[in-house]
Amino acid sequence: MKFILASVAALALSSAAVAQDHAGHGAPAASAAAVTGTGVVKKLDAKAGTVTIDHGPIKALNWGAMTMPFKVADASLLNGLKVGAKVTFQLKDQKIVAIKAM
Ligand SMILES: [Cu+2]
Repeated sequence: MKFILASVAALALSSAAVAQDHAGHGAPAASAAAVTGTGVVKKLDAKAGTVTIDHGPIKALNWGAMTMPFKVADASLLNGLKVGAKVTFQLKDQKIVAIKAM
């Protein structure tokens, strides 16, 4: 009985974490590992330190494809990026830590 209860609790926890990952977008992911994504640059905002990307699915985060703004870890990461560029990027704690044109 104890075992069953623990399993149910673990299941509930893990599905809640997944739902929060995608719906939250601003909430830091629990995992600190960097994940890779690809997409197309839609908007650059050097002042805010954000880049809006029409990104493909990111399986590691359970995200489907969508357009959303990302914070960059350092504003200099935006240097040389252009709207319309296809890019590959690394996300860590939902911030872009590396990005380059493909
Ligand atoms: Cu998204």
